[in-house]
Amino acid sequence: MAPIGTLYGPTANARNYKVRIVAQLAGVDVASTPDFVFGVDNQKPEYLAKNPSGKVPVFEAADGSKVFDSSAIAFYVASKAANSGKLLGNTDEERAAILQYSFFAEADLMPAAAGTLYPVLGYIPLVKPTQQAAEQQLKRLLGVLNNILLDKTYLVGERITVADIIVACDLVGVFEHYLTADDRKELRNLTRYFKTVTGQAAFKAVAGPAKLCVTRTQPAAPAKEKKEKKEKKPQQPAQPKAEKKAEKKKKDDDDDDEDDVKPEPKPKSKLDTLPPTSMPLDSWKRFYSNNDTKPTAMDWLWQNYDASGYSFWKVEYKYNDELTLLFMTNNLIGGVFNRLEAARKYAFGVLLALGEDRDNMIWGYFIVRGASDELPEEIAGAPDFDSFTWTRVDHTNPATRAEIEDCFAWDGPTLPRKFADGKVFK
Ligand SMILES: N[C@@H](CCC(=O)N[C@@H](CS)C(=O)NCC(=O)O)C(=O)O
Repeated sequence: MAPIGTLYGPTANARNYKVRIVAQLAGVDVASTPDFVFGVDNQKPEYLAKNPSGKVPVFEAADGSKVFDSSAIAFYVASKAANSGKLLGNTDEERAAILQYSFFAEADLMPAAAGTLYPVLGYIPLVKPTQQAAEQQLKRLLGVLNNILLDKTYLVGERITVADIIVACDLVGVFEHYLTADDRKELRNLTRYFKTVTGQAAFKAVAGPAKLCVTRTQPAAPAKEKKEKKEKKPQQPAQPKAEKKAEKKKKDDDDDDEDDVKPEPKPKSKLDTLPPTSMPLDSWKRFYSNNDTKPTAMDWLWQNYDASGYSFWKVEYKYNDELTLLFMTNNLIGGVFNRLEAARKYAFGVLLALGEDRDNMIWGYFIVRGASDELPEEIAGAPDFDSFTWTRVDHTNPATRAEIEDCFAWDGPTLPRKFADGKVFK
């Protein structure tokens, strides 16, 4: 059987599984690209000619027609089955229900699962409140599915459809990294359903046996912690045994095990010696996180701002012309924030990715402890400092104030370009 086309993208990926499982169920052959290198091959002109967004996967049919988006590809592939109604529904109602669950999976479930798991798996930086909000949403949606599945084997009708493959593929990571045995007991119907769908020969042939989480995957240690750990146990060249023994004895004698060594006391930041402020930064951060930015949080800020204890800074990236895809720009912001860790106690800021793919910029504002015209070492000494222009601004100037408000709210007429994404340093 000649392949009906080729699915381009990394093969070990749930979106890729989705299409190939449907192909198996449909009894059609789809060629794939096992050597595909994500981040490299999907940036090549020949790939972008098939899918201009550079996202994976994309499908190119034998006749040259192209389809992007894994669910759309799955529908296309299913339509080539001898009896496509089995996978795509036989009635208007079934077809609508299959679409309903497919959109639910992609527009609701997947973003919640990604928001919960990606920061934990280290794909994107961990921003606790954002991750926790995603987790709440995920729990809610899993509960909704669990209830729907109370008296159903499959989501639509009595047989497996494309909807089941899409939903189950989106749940692969959730079952592997998140839902423990206790959670699975609580989500009994959903678990039974997941096992039924992933237990199908077609599913196992493509994705292998489903993995069920034993211990919930925890976030990787923040960069700073990792660094400290590394510094604590420096790599030593191999030592002769006798020397090692002697050393161990000395160590035992000293009763001074490595783990008990007290770290050097941290040098105090100059900022800790400033006169106390009437606006603890944590209060602002909390207020900002828990309230609408405009007008509630901004009103609070203008009422409580301590101009003798803080300064406002406009922050602009110097190399906007080198930025490409917006998601990469936003990841760059995340990396910069990670490397600004030393300033976390003394600064709050928002950096936005504005514009569109291949034509975007990074722009934002920071509140920094200290009212001096010079930035503290925690910021000026950060690795990315030279890639940005930091300009001290007068927050009492109405135009500046409006920009700060729009920036912190990620929305408003003074943003220099169309809002796309952003991150909060807090
Ligand atoms: N809805 C799309 C989403 C595709 C997608 O976001 N793929 C990710 C990899 S799993 C990607 O290509 N990310 C890179 C990018 O966003 O440029 C689909 O299902 O195909």
